[in-house]
Amino acid sequence: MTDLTLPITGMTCGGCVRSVTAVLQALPGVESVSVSLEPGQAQVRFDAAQVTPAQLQAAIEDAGFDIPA
Ligand SMILES: [Cu+2]
Repeated sequence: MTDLTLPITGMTCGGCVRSVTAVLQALPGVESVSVSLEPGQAQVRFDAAQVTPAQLQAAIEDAGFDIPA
């Protein structure tokens, strides 16, 4: 398993946290997700054989949030 912490901007409330959590958990290979609002970030544990960091990032961006470069 791989652990990754992704900074996220654009989350403003608990609903945003739930949205990000849900889109990440929906991806194959994602074992656990912990999203916090302050600071805005997602800690993800995932199987790197099934999903890539780029796919995690794309899922967050597709949900309407941003990953600062
Ligand atoms: Cu919100």
